[in-house]
Amino acid sequence: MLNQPFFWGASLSAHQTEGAVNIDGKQPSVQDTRPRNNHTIADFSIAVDHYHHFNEDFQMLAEMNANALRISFAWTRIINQDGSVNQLGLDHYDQVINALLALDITPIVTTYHFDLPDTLQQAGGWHNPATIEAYLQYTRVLFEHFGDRVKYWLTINEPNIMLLADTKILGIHDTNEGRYKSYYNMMIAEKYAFQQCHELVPEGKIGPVPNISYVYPLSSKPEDVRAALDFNVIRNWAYLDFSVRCQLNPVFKAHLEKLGIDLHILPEHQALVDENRPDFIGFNYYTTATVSFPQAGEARSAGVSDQQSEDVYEPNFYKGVTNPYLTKNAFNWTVDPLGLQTSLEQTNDRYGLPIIITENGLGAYDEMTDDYKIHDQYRIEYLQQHLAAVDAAIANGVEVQGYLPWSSIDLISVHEGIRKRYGFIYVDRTDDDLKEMKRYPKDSYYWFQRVIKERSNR
Ligand code: BGP
Repeated sequence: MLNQPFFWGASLSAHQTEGAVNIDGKQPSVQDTRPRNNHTIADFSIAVDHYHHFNEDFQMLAEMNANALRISFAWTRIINQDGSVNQLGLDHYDQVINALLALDITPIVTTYHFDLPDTLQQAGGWHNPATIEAYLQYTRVLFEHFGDRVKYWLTINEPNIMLLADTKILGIHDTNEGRYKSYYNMMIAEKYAFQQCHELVPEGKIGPVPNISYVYPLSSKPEDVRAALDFNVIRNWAYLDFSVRCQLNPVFKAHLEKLGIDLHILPEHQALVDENRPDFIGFNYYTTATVSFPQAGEARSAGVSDQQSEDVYEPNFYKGVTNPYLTKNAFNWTVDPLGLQTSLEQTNDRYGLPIIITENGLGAYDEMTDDYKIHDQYRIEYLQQHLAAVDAAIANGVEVQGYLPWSSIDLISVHEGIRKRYGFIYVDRTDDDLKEMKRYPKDSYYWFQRVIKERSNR
């Protein structure tokens, strides 16, 4: 138990909302320097200018009855290229945290959400163990400076998606050896962060934040069932097994051995790994995945969504397929509310820790009417169905401690611009026209405001 009222609120990340990329000493991150194949979508340089609008944005969330907000700090605002601390970055986030606390909104802070400092990336990124040291210097600053006010921390956003996704976007090396060195270094960095948080933050709680999609077999064919178990390990459990069970998953390790990679816990890290565990699991959920077992020489499936690691393939291991029983959203993401219940229950069975749902939401093409309304009934339905799945998981014994949908406010999608919107709050800009970036509550905002009021007596 976290001894905390249920967290009702929403979620965002720094680089997708703040903008202000050259302001107050911010250094470039991999999100600022990454190659862009498609220049018709918005980049992060202005985003939704949350850097200058956070007071107004938080006020709207307070009026939505939110009692928690998941944010991230931008590493590149706080640490200069030479490793020194940027006081202006600390000052900015002091204002952010103090504004949230003044509104009775609990900040839940992700230390790092896809925005590695570019200087570290140039030196090898997570492939290079020096990045562990750099991360620890940064997190020490965070825990020492904000630990009096921030009690809930999340480590590295979705290391599993970082490994599985497009390497150019998230700054992971694209060789298998590079990927799995990055895996190890991120997992070790996270363990140190657990340790630091518990030492430095009075009453501090910290958790990992993977993206969990339970993996289904396409059929009851035993080979397909095996493929699903195996891909569950590769996609989901290899990360939480390290964080929570303090072990390298044996199926994962054996698979890497077949790829010629010897992954093992170094003797100097063994005690660190064994002795440092999280207090809860941050849980990002959008969809499930489905796989079959590919026979020798069998080709990759055609037409599988390229989103959320659905289009995966490793010969003689697993092959991503389209689930014939599920529908897709406007951006080709599979929608599966029941899968949320299953994913929560499977995670609970394995780890038995409290879970805070730190992302869940629907990317859609929202439109504002002439009278400034946004009728996003489809998002309300999506969230209603997913919330019902959370309730069912709780009834089956899962200790869910919060529901923080993605996202509090419209933001720039990781690779699809602002045409793909997630927020409860609409931001009036398009991919190529900044307009005045005024904020408007969507219908889903008023719906969630009622839900929170009814369910939390707020
Ligand atoms: C998660 C990321 C978020 C967010 C979300 C939606 O994996 O943690 O940063 O962007 O996915 O993804 P997208 O922006 O690609 O629609």
